Amino acid sequence: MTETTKKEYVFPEGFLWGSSTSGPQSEGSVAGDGKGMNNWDYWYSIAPEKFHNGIGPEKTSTFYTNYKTDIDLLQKTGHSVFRPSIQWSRLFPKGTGDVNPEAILFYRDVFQRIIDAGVKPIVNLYHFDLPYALQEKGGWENKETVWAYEAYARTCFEAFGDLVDTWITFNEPIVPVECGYLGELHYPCKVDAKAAVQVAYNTQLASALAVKACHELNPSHKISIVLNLTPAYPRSQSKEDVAAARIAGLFQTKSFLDPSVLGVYPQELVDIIKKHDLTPAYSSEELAIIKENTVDFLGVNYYQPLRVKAPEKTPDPREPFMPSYYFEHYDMPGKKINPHRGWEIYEQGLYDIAMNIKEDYGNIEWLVTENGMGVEGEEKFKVDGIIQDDYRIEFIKDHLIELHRAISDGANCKGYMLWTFIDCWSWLNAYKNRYGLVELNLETQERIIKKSGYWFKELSLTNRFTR
Ligand code: BGP
Repeated sequence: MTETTKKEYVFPEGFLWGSSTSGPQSEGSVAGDGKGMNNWDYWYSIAPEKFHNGIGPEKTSTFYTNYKTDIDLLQKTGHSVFRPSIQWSRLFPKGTGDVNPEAILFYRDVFQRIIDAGVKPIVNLYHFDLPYALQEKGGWENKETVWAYEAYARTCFEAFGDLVDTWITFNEPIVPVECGYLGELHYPCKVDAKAAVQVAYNTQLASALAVKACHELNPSHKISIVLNLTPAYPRSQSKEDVAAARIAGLFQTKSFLDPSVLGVYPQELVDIIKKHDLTPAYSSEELAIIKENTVDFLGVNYYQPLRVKAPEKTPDPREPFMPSYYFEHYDMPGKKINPHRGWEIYEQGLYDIAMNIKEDYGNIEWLVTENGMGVEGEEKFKVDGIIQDDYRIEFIKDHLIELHRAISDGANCKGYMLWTFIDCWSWLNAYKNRYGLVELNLETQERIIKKSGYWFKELSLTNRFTR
């Protein structure tokens, strides 16, 4: 294609460009910082072999020590928005009780510097990280955790509300449910559907309580939840496959999306849960809190679609319930994939999510809060010391084309945030796959902007790109 036939994609004025990260994956801890142990620190202390190459979360990308440099780099890579998360276990080392004064000083300085750099902070309260003292008492299965979270959220709104006016209650709350209570990829590695449903419900209640507290304390502030809205596509248009996809959507997407945005759970999901005797402990007061405290906008993480098919075998009702009772993953032949992460790349999923939000969720305002490509062995793409990550630029462009199409078709999307700004530690893959606009040298802690970082700055400054 020649220069003249290239198409220009222009985004709405004021569109936000930036990235997301999380405290547990970026901060690291140093002696004397007063941080308490969270579920990840604990799990690593008892079972380091469960972590990729035995590498745990103690150093991550040293944001705690290098945040001043990193915030300069936000500016240098064109950020107009940035989503970090507060670590609950840093603020309250035991989950409840005394606040760690070092944490208040640290986060206040971080937020102030982000603002001084001309970047809008959107602050997340929970990114898979529960103080271990609460995990020990049953974690999210226990209602005490819900109330402890509410107190923690209130403390954040009070301590940082003069600097931060946009908040996130939870990042991808379905993930700890699936990985920690229906699988063994997150602590406490319990496979128990009844516990999983209770954890999901308690998390939703906690999210609504944080929305309530935020609005009570600072009525002009906005608060949201970040959901990984993997659209469920059926293998075929057969009745069975279509039903499998519908039920997968209930579990994967609507379980948090409906109560967060509409204030109620989908009846079909409630019926399935009841049929399998999995109804969680709840009260009508709690349901009223969920109903009355829906989010102001939505954060959407999108990496991959969910391909499903009807189960191959009729499930044995004597076996403990698993969602695979209703649907199974479908490995679609010929799909495009990111071989480093093993995730399918399907850009149109972003358009489909946008249309779903528009049509079924009142076209609520939303942001892409994560999208990105983790690549292994990026050093081999270095030319003159800079990683030439054209594949990342193409990945972002491909997704932005679909997002642009969605916005042209009326989607209420206000920004795009990448995962992530600087290479960081991953829950399941440590430092294997790198996602950053900025390269992190693990030995020297040197930070070097990749080609994509310079490109992203241009994208943000001009609010457009060509292809
Ligand atoms: C999202 C999480 C992030 C991040 C990202 C990349 O689901 O919110 O915390 O880890 O996925 O995934 P991974 O690190 O597994 O490659």
